[in-house]
Amino acid sequence: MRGQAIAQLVEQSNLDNGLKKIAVKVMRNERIDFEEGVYLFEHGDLGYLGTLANYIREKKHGDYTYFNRNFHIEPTNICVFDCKFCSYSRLLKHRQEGWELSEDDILNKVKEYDGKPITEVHIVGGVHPKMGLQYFADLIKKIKEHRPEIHVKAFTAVELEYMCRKAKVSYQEGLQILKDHGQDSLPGGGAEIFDEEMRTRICDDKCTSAEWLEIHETAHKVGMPSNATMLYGHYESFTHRIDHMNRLRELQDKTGGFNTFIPLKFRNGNNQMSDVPEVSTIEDLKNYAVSRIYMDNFPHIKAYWPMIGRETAQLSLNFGVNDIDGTIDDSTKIYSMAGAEEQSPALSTEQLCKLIEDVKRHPIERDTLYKVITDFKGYDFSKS
Ligand code: V47
Ligand code: SF4
Repeated sequence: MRGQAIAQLVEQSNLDNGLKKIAVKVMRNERIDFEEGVYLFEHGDLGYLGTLANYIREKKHGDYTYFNRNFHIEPTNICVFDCKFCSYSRLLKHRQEGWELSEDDILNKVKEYDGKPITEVHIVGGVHPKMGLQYFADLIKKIKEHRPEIHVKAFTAVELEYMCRKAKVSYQEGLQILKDHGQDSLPGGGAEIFDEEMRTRICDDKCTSAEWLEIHETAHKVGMPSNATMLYGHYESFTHRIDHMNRLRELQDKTGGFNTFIPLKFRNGNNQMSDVPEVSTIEDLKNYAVSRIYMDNFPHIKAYWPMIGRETAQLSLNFGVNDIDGTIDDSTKIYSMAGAEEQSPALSTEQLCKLIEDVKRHPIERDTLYKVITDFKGYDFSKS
């Protein structure tokens, strides 16, 4: 039944041979190559891309749409790096404009969620020279002592590269120390765009693409899964986007340690790239769809709703996306400071489920590793 829509596409006389060939490959479960990925961006219209991406999405996950119950801790926005797209950080020399949470502040934030059915804490922030590897290892240990069952997803590869360099340990040693203190996985941030020329243009002083990939490969080796992001919609070309996805796809073939691919739309508020216009919602949907089609070995594609907005997140569920992150609880500032739709991102579980059911999908609460916690289809919230 699901394949029928694609068979109809292939029959369409106005579809060019390149697009027909790709549709047949998708139907046969064959991987598309680099040139075909670029071709999709250049020639696939929204309807075509949506049909293919939705076919793959439904084959992998049916109508299931995952979310989790999480909150973020951003220990500081003071950062030694100066990414041109970042609206959130403050350079060390302007530290009086930023924030620095103490260990007690952070532990108190964790305690605010006592008794609430949260399963994950996501810890990321600026790269502060005073917050090193041992500081964070001890912090995670204390979080876990207070709440042993919570999943700690922490530190982008950018933060980890700096921490390991300063502590003079290898990535493997550094990651093992964090794991031994209770860290469970890595978020996908800091990947930005891997093409070296583009990376130099938008964030030339932080970890390189090769280092980002090496840190994730090492994390997978020591038993910590991770996510991967891509910052799109600035100076990059379609070829750069496929190059980015291709490097991730190759690493995933090697390790199988990635859970989710998260395309992040560049937002231009209050940063050094404010003159770069933002791409359209159509472009966002096409990008999700091509990601779903190209990243055949990534189990999940996530639309991060605080960044993209609730309505586009709903639409994206027909363009390959099967995950819309979590309840967040108004605990991140990264996107609101860059001008994203969601100025105070928080959704109750009921609101999240309604968003999903309103577009005829099936809400599933998951843990960080996609184990099903609660099937919320038709759930009666008045009784809870
Ligand atoms: O690496 C910063 C991005 C990322 C802007 O793993 C911006 O589950 C757009 O990685 N416009 C950090 N994007 C956030 C992140 C993340 C978020 C949610 C879930 C997960 C996960 C990871 O935010 C940075 C950068 O790519 N970012 N500034 C901006 N102006
Ligand atoms: Fe620092 Fe991250 Fe902002 Fe770059 S994106 S300036 S590394 S906080």
